[in-house]
Amino acid sequence: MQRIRSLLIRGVDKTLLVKDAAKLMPDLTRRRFLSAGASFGALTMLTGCDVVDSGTAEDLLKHISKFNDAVQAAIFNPDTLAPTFPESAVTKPFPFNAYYSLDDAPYVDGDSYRFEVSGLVDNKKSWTLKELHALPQVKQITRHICVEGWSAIGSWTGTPLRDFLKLVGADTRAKYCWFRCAEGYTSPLDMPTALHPQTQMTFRFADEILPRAYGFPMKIRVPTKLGFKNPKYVVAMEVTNDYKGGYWEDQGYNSFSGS
Ligand SMILES: Nc1nc2c(c(=O)[nH]1)N[C@H]1C(S)=C(S)[C@@H](COP(=O)(O)O)O[C@H]1N2
Ligand SMILES: [Mo]
Repeated sequence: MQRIRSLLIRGVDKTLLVKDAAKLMPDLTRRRFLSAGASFGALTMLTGCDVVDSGTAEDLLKHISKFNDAVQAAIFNPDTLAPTFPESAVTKPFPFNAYYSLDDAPYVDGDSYRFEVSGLVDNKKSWTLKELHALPQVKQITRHICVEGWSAIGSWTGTPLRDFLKLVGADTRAKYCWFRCAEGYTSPLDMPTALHPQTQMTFRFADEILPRAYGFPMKIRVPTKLGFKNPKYVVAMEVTNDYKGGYWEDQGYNSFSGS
């Protein structure tokens, strides 16, 4: 985390940058941005700007004046689609990130893997990887944005989470799908986002079985949310009305994120 944080624009006060940016926004966007917490992460997402590459605060602010309504709507409106990209736009190599280094990333054994489903669902059966892989899958190429100030475009293939929720008879009036990962990472996802058509149980990256770095055997890909709302190495999902917290959420990151 430290390693990447140091890549943020040097010598720029993030709070001031966010304030300056808000001033440049069209009215409706500004209101949404402010009501969602006016965070640096939301700013990055709104601009679609890779802060690592942009280098200067001016560059970032320049993007603000080119606001794309479709981009900002996707963040704040659960019915709007996140932008998609052509294969040629995929970032190579795609970055690894976690709260530890790649060497410490979990090794999950695909043969003994079971995806546990619990809480407000009709069918609490656990799923083998073979069963999961047999589900209908779609590919999408979208931008992943980390709150630490980098973004990258990736190609993810898997089953829309909303199809899976329907299959297991989830109570979609519940507030959250709460995910637990092999190494203990957790993250709650609000139900409107869980039901978003682009929210995906992901099994492949760039047409290959999801590598260990990106969350083998399964991650939840949420292109309308920041990177930390995209859990990797997912081993369990609970459908619940209880807010159970999450690894970064517990450290003060807004659970909506979006912002
Ligand atoms: N299990 C688990 N999932 C996680 C994390 C983690 O530390 N553990 N980090 C999150 C963060 S902050 C980011 S930016 C993305 C990085 O995903 P990537 O390695 O595919 O780029 O994973 C997210 N999901
Ligand atoms: Mo992140």
